[in-house]
Amino acid sequence: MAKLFLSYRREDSAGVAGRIYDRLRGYFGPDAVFFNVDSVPLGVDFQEYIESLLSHCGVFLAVIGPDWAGQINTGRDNPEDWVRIEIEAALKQGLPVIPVLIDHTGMPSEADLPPSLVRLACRHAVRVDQGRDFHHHVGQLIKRIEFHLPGKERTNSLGMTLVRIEPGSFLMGSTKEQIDQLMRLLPEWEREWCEDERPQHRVDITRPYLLGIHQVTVGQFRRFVEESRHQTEAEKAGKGSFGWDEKRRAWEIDPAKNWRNPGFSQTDDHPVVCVSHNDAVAFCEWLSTKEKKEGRTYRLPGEAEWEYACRAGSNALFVISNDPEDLAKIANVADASLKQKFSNFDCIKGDDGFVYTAPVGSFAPNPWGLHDMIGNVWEWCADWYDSKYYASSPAADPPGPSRAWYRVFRGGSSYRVFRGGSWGGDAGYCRPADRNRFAPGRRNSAVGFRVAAVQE
Ligand SMILES: [Ca+2]
Repeated sequence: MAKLFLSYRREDSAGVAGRIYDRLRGYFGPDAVFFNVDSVPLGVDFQEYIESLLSHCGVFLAVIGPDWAGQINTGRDNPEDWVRIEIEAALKQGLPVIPVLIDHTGMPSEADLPPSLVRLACRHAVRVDQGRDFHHHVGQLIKRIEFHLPGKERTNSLGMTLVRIEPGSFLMGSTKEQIDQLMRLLPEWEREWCEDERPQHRVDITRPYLLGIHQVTVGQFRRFVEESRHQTEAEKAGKGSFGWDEKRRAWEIDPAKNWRNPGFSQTDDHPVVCVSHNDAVAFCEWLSTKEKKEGRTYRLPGEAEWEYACRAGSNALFVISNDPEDLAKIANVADASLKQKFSNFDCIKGDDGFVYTAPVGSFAPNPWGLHDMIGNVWEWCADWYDSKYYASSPAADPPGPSRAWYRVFRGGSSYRVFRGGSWGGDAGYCRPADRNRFAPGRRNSAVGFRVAAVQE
């Protein structure tokens, strides 16, 4: 069954459309692209046939050559104009539509289009030159198409691997029964710490998004700092970062600590830490600018997006099961290795082998291909923190509170959410439902982030 629909106007771009078709077939497979209207069976209603075909397609490509807009206007009143019918059907079905502009053809303006096709003018186009850049341009088109197709992993300009998270529904937060169970399992935990996880409620994620399969690494963050000359808050303020003080055996602010020196040894493959929410947002903005041409926008995941991806279909307390001891199989958490060195941490009995951070991807991925969603380092989310947000949040794509509800001091700073537990986090933190918060400028040697992205 075709995954891609290649629409073109015979009078305008048949030759180059054929070349694009050959490349796409070669890449996506011989049956993956619907191309030739000559293959419409005789005697069927064209419109119905196109609609049924599009319902199986993941992406619609509209090849636009120099005469395309003129032709479509000639055909404006022509109910038999196949190109118009195809694009109308694709827009109506909400399919991703990518305009493919040939050579120097400009994007038709809204005024150039019949009303039923006006929305085409807002789509992010890809240019394909017929000359020596042809293969390079089609390569970029393939990247754009791949975003919209399920399954396959993508690699970005920093070498990060991203996976597409499909729309779906899940139960966000915890039930009273789950919190009762947690209290029995973890005597050191307080019930009130979990009140912000209630009520458990259904959330519908209606749009796909990309999520980094790993936490952002020291090496990737270094590229950002070198290219953008960004100074992290820990360095700028000269106040350093919170971190674990081995001598005092306590979490202390230390002027010497920052992402380059968090107080323990890190290679370029370890997750970056001691970065504030503001630093993480600056990283995403820099990467968005870097990949602007590809129409990809990076940001931190929203709380709902994060929890949906962390659960990957699970409703268990610790994702893998309801037994905290199972955490050592899937994550770097506060474990026997940490306990042996610092006896004052609350730790599980199991041993994951790491005292501090582990190189990203040291543990198996979850069913959706994501590593370290639990443990290693806490991950900043985009949302402001509101302990009562779940009581009134919308079911579809909850955007997070519009303003921070929780204030530390009167008129003082508000909090941003971070999630997932860490190398220093006891089992209670290492749950998909657990919610934590810091002021956006705060940094800590157990907190990092991963990126989410959307594609135009
Ligand atoms: Ca550990």
